[in-house]
Amino acid sequence: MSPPALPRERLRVAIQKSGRLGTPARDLLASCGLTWRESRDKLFCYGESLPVDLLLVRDDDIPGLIAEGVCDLGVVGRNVMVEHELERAAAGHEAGLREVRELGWGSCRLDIAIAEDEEWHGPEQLAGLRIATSYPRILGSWLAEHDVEARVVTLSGSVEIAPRLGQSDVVCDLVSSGGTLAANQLKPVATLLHSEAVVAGPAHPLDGARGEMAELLLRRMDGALRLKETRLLMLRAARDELTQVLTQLPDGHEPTILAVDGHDEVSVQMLCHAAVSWKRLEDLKRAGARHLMVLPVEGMLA
Ligand code: PRT
Ligand code: ZN
Repeated sequence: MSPPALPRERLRVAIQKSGRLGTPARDLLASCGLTWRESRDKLFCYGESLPVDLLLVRDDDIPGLIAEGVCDLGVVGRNVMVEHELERAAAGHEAGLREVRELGWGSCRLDIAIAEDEEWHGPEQLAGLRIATSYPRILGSWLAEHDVEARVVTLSGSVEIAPRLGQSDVVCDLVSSGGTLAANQLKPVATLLHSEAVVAGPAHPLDGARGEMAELLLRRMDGALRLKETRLLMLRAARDELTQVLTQLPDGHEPTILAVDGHDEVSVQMLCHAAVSWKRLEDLKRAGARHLMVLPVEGMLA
């Protein structure tokens, strides 16, 4: 008889090996201070700076790995996670996963798309049609919600060419720019799900050493995500124009105003959102601001 397996102490995070979410997921984890040593087959990365290892897999495998407890967290598209959860529910299992963070990138929609030259009157128009998709559960529950009976044709890829190949009448596929649909003479008419990359975790929160490590990692992730959205705005203004300049500052933290030695002017610094516009900078300049600078923030500890 083999001895019982020792409880796992190190945290294991699943990310996409390649594909759209792999590199940004790795960059995010690296910005949390993680460093790794890669295995020769490049499927496993041993965490050096923290006891956090990475498993590099296909995105479709990530929800199952977490639900089964093989991994503790994963970075995956909400679309993949929701499909997996609906699949579990249909098989009579309780929830396996929970969305722990939304990451603000990898955004797309799961849309119904019909032929460009057809008119759209609503979901009931789909009754009796064949709909090609890689997300049969999400589509199935949307159809049920709208009380529409249609035939779901499940394909693992190349969904958008299914109507041209005679495999389906319409499609239900992921859309970001819309270019792929347009190239296939299709147009989006209804959205079933708004998706983006998320951190998924087990339905029941982790405890013990792994729970603490997961909390630490998520806290660092929150900090890293906030930094990405933060800029330091710096400018100078003559004292008698300061009031006017202050009215033009973007929303953000309270500004710090410093005297400039030997000059009748002040230096103003403030943290603001990364989306500070050119128009805002031009308005500030018109109000009297000079030496305007918008800088990235590398680290922040309040
Ligand atoms: O190999 P592996 O199985 O791991 O990867 P994959 O090929 O299954 O997935 P991948 O890497 O293509 O996508 C991973 C995740 O990225 C998806 O699950 C979504 O959450 C997210 N994402 C964001 C997208 C898109 N945008 C996207 N545009 N996933 C796919 N697409 C495809 C879509 O299916 C269609 O073919 O891109 C085409 C449409 O793009 P537009 O810009 O022309 O509209
Ligand atoms: Zn996949």
